[in-house]
Formats: sequence, C-alpha cells, structure tokens
Amino acid sequence: FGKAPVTESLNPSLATLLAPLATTLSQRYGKEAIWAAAAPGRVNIIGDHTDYSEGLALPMGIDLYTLVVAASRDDDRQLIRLFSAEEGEAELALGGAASRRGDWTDYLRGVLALYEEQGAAVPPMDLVIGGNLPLGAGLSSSASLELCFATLIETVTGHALRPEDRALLCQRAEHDYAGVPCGILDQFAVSFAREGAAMLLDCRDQNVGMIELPGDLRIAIVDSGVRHALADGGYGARRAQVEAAEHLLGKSLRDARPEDLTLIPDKTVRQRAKHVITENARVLAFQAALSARDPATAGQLMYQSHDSLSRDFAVSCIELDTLVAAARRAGALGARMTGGGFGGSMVAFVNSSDAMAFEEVVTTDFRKAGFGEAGIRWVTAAAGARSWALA
Ligand code: GAF
Repeated sequence: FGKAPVTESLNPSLATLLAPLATTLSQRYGKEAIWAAAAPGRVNIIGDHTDYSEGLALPMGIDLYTLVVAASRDDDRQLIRLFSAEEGEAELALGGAASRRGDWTDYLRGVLALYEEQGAAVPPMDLVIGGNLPLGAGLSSSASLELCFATLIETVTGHALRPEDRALLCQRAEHDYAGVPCGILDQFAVSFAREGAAMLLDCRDQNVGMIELPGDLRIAIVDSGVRHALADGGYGARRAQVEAAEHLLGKSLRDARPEDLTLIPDKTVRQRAKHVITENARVLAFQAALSARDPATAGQLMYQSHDSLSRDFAVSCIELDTLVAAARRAGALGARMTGGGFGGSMVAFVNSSDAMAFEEVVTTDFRKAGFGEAGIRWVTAAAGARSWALA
C-alpha cells in the first residue's frame, strides 16, 4: 500500500479549480479569500446497497472536486452568504436558526446546524462554491458538498472532529435536512479517501482499510446522463425491503447465508436479500483478487455485481445496462453501475493499452442505442476532504 496513483491525473489540479472561485469571491463580495476547502467525489468500485445492512463496500475518492473559498464578513448580520455559478446565491442564518428549505442549500444548512449544536462558533462569512464534480451523477456530489463545508467550518472555528465523527455528522445532515435515508458509504468514502488507494469499508464496525490498486489499470467513469434523485422514493423503498428481509430472518443480512433465502416467501424481498448477501461475498472476493494481483477476476466480480444490481436489486436502468454491455464488448476488465442507481454512472476497470478502444466502443454503442453522448472521464484515486488557511 502507499503506491502512487494508478495513472497521472488527467483532470485539473486543485489550484486550477480554486483560482476562478477566488476571483469570483473578490468580484462579487469585494473580499480576498482567507480559507479554502476541497472534497473529492467518490466512486464505489464494488459493494452497493450493502451499507445500510452492516455490509461491505469498496469505494475510492476521485480527482473531481467540490471546492469552497471563504472570507469573513465585517458587518453585524448573523449570516453566511454564498454563491455557486451552478446553483445561484443563497443565505444561511447563523445562531441555530438554520432550517430546511427543500433545495440544494439543505446539505449546508444541516451541516451548519449540527456544528453549531456542538458549540462551534461559526462566524459570518461570504463563500463561493464550485468545482468540477458532476451533480446527481452517482458520484456523491451531496456528501462531497457536506464534507467540504464541514472541513471549512472546522478550520475556521477550530472545532475539529475525527474523520469518522465528521462523516457521521454529515450523514445526519443528509437524513435530517435533505431527507435522504442514506447509509455511511458516501460520507465515509469522501472523509477517509487517500491518494492512490481504494478503501474496504466495513459498515458494521465502521472500520476503513486501505487497498492498493493495480498500477497498470485505468479507471473510467461514464455518465449515463440519467439524473437520479435519491429522495424520490426508490432508494427508501429498497432500504425498506432489505429491512423486511432482516426482520424476517431475525438477523442482519451481513450474517445471512444464501441458504437462508429459502425462508423468505416474498419473491421481491428474496431477490433484494440475494443481492445484498452475494454482494458482500463479492466485495471480499474482489479484495482477495486484488491482493493476489489478479485484476481479471476482480473485473469479472464487477460484471457480476452489475448483473445482481440490475436483476435482483432492480436499481439499474437501460442506459446503464447499455454502458456495461458496451464496456464488456470493448474488453474492459470489469464494469458496473456505481452508487445508488436509478441513473448516474458506470465505473470500469480498463487496461491502459485498451483505453482508446474503450472510449471508441462505449461512445459508439451508446450513441447507436439512441442515448446520445456518453460522458467518459478517467479518474485517479484522490485524497479525502480537507481545508486550509490561504497565506
Ligand atoms: C447512495 C447512498 F447514499 C449510500 O449510502 C449507499 O447506500 C449507495 O447509494 C448504494 O450503495 O449513494
């Protein structure tokens, strides 16, 4: 462990992404930036819809970021003003007055309220938020925004939390303010990510182990263009079915075995449980394949995971299935939908020498199927959320 990133990043550096935000802060609010924070997105390589039943996942941070620059305000108004080129302008009330709005600022309102509840003295500030992480593409843009703001608050106030407590605070903000009953995967991945490494996340004891990635491998993320909204109900419905299976078996699905499935009479609930039980096994097999330096086996497990998410867990869509079929045809070692599903992105492991052919086949097949342009991005494993004072 501890190797360099699998390939050189092809994406813009943090400095490149920060410069225009600092310019906007000075033009809009007449201030020089004093603090900055950055949080990566995450891609889950294998182990989806396992986190809310004490299961296993294997994510990594990606070099696509949410960023914020900040300056203190010098008037008496107890508020944070913020601007995002993508989402517009907003204000957050300080002093425990942050309440839900039903828009993107709820992620920030939740994080702010929970830090203030813990006694963090958040001062009036002006912020500019930006970055290059696509929103709603299954890459944890919401967890990235939460953790970015959380680390900013910590640097500004000195109220420092451990990475796991920071992640749990952000998960709570997502539950209570954004209304999404998510597990811990996204916030832990964004909080603990390390450059050049993936993580084995055990959602039972919340342990995070670092995993070395093969050196000659490239990781592609392909956006299906279908935008998911986890708060829409599909995610909560899957969670309820998993809980129904656990209730019936009288144990966590983490402890269940394939033979237990015969005890579940309802076909849909049985299929959902089958996905979770087999997915946990696939995560362990994937980890073993990587340690044995056998990326071919690891890749096959990714394809199996996709089939399970598509058939048994029913969270894929025709666009994602088309992308995975195209990746297979292009000879990718492995590919699968990643994250919550109902749209979003595919992740693929591709041999360096096959990268151009992969782009060609995936683009062509997706277009021929009538789905337009597939957005392909090559990513490397990036470090987790952090913040700092500017000179
Ligand atoms: C979403 C959720 F936010 C995560 O907690 C996880 O359940 C994931 O879907 C599926 O693995 O990203």
